[in-house]
Amino acid sequence: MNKPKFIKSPDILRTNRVPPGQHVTERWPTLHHGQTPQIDTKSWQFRIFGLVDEEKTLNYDEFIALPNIKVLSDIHCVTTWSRLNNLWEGISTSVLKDLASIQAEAKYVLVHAAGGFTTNLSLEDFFAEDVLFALKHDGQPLSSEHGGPVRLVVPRLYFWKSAKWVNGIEFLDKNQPGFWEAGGYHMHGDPWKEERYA
Ligand SMILES: Nc1nc2c(c(=O)[nH]1)N[C@H]1C(S)=C(S)[C@@H](COP(=O)(O)O)O[C@H]1N2
Ligand SMILES: [Mo]
Repeated sequence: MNKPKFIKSPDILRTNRVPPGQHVTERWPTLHHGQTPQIDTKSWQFRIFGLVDEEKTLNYDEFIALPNIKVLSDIHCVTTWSRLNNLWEGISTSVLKDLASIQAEAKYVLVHAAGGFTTNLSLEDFFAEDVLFALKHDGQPLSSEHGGPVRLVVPRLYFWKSAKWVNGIEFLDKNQPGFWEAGGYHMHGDPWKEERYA
């Protein structure tokens, strides 16, 4: 396999890397709604649907065989902790453009995860070059608590947009609130603008 392309999230190049109202922690807390699902990679499926010419489903082996990238990024959780220098390895969201023909009306995605969890992103935020479906963190396979086998990582937005146990992407013409967004979190979630709650 080719050497994974290495991408630095632009936010790690800032002189001040800690957004307003945040404090740095060394540990990595675990946060999510409900129980940690135990996901069997043998039955895991990834579905690309919504505003695409043809819906597509990949199994785990097909998914992990896609070209890998590495991304170095900071985590900013809306509950005010930040964790700097996280090395992620996985599959760039941009590969979806080759896997499915996305219709011109599509302007947003709804990210789907186990247990019915969802989160919404604009196409621009979803396809930013530092956004990936992570399989590893700091060289280790992602634990189930942190979203393994596959989680989305959206480095430039608050961490609730980084859906754990992801299993599908739905392309939409409207910005539809996801789980936390419907509960009062901001539709966008830029930590540098403190877009915490709506
Ligand atoms: N599937 C799923 N993903 C989720 C959540 C969730 O409730 N369900 N919570 C989000 C929130 S609010 C945060 S802060 C991060 C926490 O990720 P971590 O436990 O790996 O630190 O996961 C995000 N992804
Ligand atoms: Mo969160």
